[in-house]
Amino acid sequence: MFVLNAGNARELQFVEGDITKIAVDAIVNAANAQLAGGGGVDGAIHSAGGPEIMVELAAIRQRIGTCPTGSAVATTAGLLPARFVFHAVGPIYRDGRGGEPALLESCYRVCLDMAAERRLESISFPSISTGVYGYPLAEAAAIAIHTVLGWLHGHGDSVRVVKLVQFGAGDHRAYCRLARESGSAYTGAPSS
Ligand code: AR6
Repeated sequence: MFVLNAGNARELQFVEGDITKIAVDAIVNAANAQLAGGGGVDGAIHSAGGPEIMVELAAIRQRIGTCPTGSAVATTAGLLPARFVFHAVGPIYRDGRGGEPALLESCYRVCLDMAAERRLESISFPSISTGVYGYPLAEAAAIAIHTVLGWLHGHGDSVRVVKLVQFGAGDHRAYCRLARESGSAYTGAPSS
């Protein structure tokens, strides 16, 4: 694990592993606008969390239809080691000129706001949009790190620990490399 100290006893952690096994208050899912489940981290969350999460999503779908890209909806977490799952809809990457960066940034901000509204202390994110949705990893990682650090510095909220979770050593190395660079602008030397 690699940790950036974001000031005021807040931490941005970089963790390699399966997000469904890491205990936090809220786990963010990389969902689709239909909130219909799928493969990747979405499939892993539904299979580890059990059917209750999909039952709640069906009720939300009835109410709102689809979830706009860049936004998120909350359910409880079923059997997962968390209180909530925030189902965020990342952008499908085309060429980066169709508003993808702003939409990806919005996913992180909206979920952090949702955590703060619920007075949560910890939240974990997968690398949204970088699987099936094709977002180049380094670009997406830079947006994730910049957005979370900026949000932590701008908010005096309950959120103390943000975990960016990478599935695989290559992705983890890429995130940590960028964290060392972008983190210095906010925090000076990383704590490990
Ligand atoms: N824990 C942490 N990260 C994971 C896990 C896991 N268990 N499994 C995969 N990843 P993706 P997207 C990583 O494709 O690109 C779904 O079908 C994975 O290595 O899950 O936003 C949805 O229903 C990658 O780095 O999400 C949507 O239709 C990252 O999670 C669509 O895919 C995101 O990959 C969303 O595509």
